[in-house]
Amino acid sequence: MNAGILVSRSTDYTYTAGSNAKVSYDVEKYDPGDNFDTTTSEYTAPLTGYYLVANHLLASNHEAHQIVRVNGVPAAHDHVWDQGAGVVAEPTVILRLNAGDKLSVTPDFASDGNVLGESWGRGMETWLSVALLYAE
Ligand SMILES: [Ca+2]
Repeated sequence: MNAGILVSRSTDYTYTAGSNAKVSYDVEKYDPGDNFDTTTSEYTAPLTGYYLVANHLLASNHEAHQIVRVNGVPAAHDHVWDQGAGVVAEPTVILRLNAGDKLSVTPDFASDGNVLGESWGRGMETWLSVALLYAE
């Protein structure tokens, strides 16, 4: 069962505060089981079980808050505040997902800002990785 993915964002884009729009990942570096859909920016769990979810959100804001959602419902949060320009939020969690559950990430910025892609250079980018630890 190919359940693992690694997807990323190739370019910067503007996130409108309060829109609840999902992080838009447009590059599939690894998705052998086709569990991620770049059109909807959702990961679909192929099996019921425990999954390791890690991501990295680069933002131009002074404050980055992001929410990992399962079927649209918040499942994990991460929040960073920095006085400098450009912050990173990166939760790593283990979540139990049912087969068919949809996982996504939404920024929750206090004000409009950019989600940063590879264009920032030096190998830094916004990415999402999901791995199946074990199926029930
Ligand atoms: Ca895919």
